[in-house]
Amino acid sequence: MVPMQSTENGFRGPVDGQQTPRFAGIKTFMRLPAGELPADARVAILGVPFDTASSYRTGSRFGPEAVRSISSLLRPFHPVHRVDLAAVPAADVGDAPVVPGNVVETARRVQAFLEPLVATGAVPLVIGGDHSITLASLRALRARHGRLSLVQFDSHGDTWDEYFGERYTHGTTFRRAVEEDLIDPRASIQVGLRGSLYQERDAALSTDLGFEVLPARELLALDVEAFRARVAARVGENPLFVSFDIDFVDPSCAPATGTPEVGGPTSAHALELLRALAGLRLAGADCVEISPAYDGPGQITALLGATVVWELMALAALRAGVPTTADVS
Ligand SMILES: [Mn+2]
Repeated sequence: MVPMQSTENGFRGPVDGQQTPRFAGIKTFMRLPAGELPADARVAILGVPFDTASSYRTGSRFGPEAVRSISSLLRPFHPVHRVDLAAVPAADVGDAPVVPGNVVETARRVQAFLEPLVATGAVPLVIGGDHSITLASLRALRARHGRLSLVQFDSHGDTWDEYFGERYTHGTTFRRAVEEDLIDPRASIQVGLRGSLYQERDAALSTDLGFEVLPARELLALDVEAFRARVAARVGENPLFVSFDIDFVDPSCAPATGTPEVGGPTSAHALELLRALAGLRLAGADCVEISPAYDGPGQITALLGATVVWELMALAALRAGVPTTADVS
């Protein structure tokens, strides 16, 4: 039996890594309790193991498993934000139901799984899965929060109209989200776009829909403070969804993904950009497109994905008003 860590509000937090070594025990995200959300939950972690909307390599159906496995390495205290994630009422509620090969029905089932979680007021943090799964999160959150702002970290805009004649793929998600009025493109930004295109007009697919686009070349020339200001000006106080496609990060740091693109930011840079979102009104987030079969020794992509989710959890905690040690010192 692995002891959970008891906190002042009675929430049984993550397994204490100083009592039970981090390599021991059953793997949930960051060793959080599994199953039901606590009544006052701030965060719900879930997986969506679905990858058959991928246009190149499949395999991200194993993303949640790989991220959970290596996330046991994460300690709960965030030293930059100075927030103790062990004190954040949260659970790993497992994986949403999926239908392999059926994008539309999977989205319907994932949305139905998310709705009661969202109704508790908890911020869902979703581990993918390919990028098609984000549509289900946006639909579930739209019903509670209204039209959302999107900050999308991605080497691709995912705003094609169709792929192989199909309207629901991992490359069409954000065009569908605009069409369904789930997100406000004029209060949204896509960050990190780069790489070869099918044709020149593809470069304008997102901006024609109203998105602000910060391509990788411009991002890499911008300091983090300027990035923070640009995103904050775009998003304001709108409810925010952060969608982090792991292919945003250069494949030298994140090789295990479906459609890698060279010329991206490092993992260190990516973490700083996420930290710059502190204070925004985070309603939900995901980290997608981790395809573990392509990972190298040390599972560096899964480790980055787990750390991204940990950063997102810290943002959710800050926004929920969880006290930081900076507040009391
Ligand atoms: Mn994507």
